[in-house]
Amino acid sequence: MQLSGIVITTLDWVPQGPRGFVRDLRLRWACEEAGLPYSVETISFEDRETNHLDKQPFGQVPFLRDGDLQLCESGACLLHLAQKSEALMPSDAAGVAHTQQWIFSALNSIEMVSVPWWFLTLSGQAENPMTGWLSKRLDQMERVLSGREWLVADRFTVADLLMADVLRVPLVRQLGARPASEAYVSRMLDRPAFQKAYADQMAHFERADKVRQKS
Ligand SMILES: N[C@@H](CCC(=O)N[C@@H](CS)C(=O)NCC(=O)O)C(=O)O
Repeated sequence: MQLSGIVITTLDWVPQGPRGFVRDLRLRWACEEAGLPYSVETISFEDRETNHLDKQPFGQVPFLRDGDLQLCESGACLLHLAQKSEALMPSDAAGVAHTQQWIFSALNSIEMVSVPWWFLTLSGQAENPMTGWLSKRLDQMERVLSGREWLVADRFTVADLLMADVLRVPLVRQLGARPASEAYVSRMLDRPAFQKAYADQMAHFERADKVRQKS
């Protein structure tokens, strides 16, 4: 493992709803799994759409800095971190390729459907037109996860971290009974590195509440 000065940037505060799900958690979790030292910096929630466009062109978080490297998009950041530690990704060509493949699957085949589905569900529409599409994708993942414990090379990788983070959204977990997916998500959430990253994010926003109450 090489030494690094990884800095993860997230929002200084968010309302209760997204706490525990802000995507800096993905990067914290990866660093915790690998024992990579990191620190956390913040940008202001209030003017988030424009206050960091040079670092994240869509006005979102997370983004990271690692020495001279500035990087955004949680998937890209995870792959960058994975290159620093075998704990996150095997080093052989097939292991790398399959980890990349499942990172894209999590983002582009599952989250691409689950996030708009989630928004439409929360908007209170009686009929969510994306339910069939998401159910099909989740059924397909259920088939994959019924046959194996991990996505890549019979071991934990950042692909599992990301897939579990995408699948752990409560409304998504509640959309039908998929025992293998549920067991997979539970296994991932039991990992000490996830627990630490989650607790740290929650504590970060609780501290921000206190600062806000004072001002
Ligand atoms: N594709 C981006 C999505 C990032 C994202 O959705 N970030 C949310 C927080 S989890 C955000 O910054 N939301 C604030 C906003 O969009 O104004 C990634 O994976 O990094």
